[in-house]
Amino acid sequence: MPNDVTFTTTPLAMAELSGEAFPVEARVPGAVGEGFDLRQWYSAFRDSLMESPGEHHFETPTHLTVRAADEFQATIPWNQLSGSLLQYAIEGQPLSKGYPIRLYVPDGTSACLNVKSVTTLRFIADAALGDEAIYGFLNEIAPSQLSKGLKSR
Ligand SMILES: Nc1nc2c(c(=O)[nH]1)N[C@H]1C(S)=C(S)[C@@H](COP(=O)(O)O)O[C@H]1N2
Ligand SMILES: [Mo]
Repeated sequence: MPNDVTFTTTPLAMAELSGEAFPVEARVPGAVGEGFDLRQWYSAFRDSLMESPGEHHFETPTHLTVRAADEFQATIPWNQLSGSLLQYAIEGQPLSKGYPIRLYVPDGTSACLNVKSVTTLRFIADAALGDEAIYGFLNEIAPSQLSKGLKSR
């Protein structure tokens, strides 16, 4: 996705654009609800943009960064996302836990990557971000930074 372009959409519109919804349980044993494939959605989204006026350049992403309503954030290498899905409904109703949408990463290195209440998906082409998924709260302050901040005051 071009670096400086943002789009707003809804869980249902994303599910429709992806072209195929399925039970989350098909990929995450024991999980509930309906989902669609993240990378399949991304392909359809990219194709729909290519058809729209204007110049769009797409590099294959190297990473996805997902940001949640509670400022939890994960950055995940693209190759860990091959089986990943976005849960958008449970029995046709909006999510009560994880609303508006929840990421599941069955091939990821950690269950911590199953980010709830995703509000932003950022598709990034930057190999320098490395091969390891990272996650945590944005407002966490490293002890080293905290002591620096205290000293400067
Ligand atoms: N928005 C958000 N998503 C999150 C977290 C969080 O704190 N906030 N925790 C993660 C971690 S560390 C784990 S282990 C799983 C826990 O998922 P569960 O609530 O379904 O057990 O959610 C992940 N997704
Ligand atoms: Mo976790």
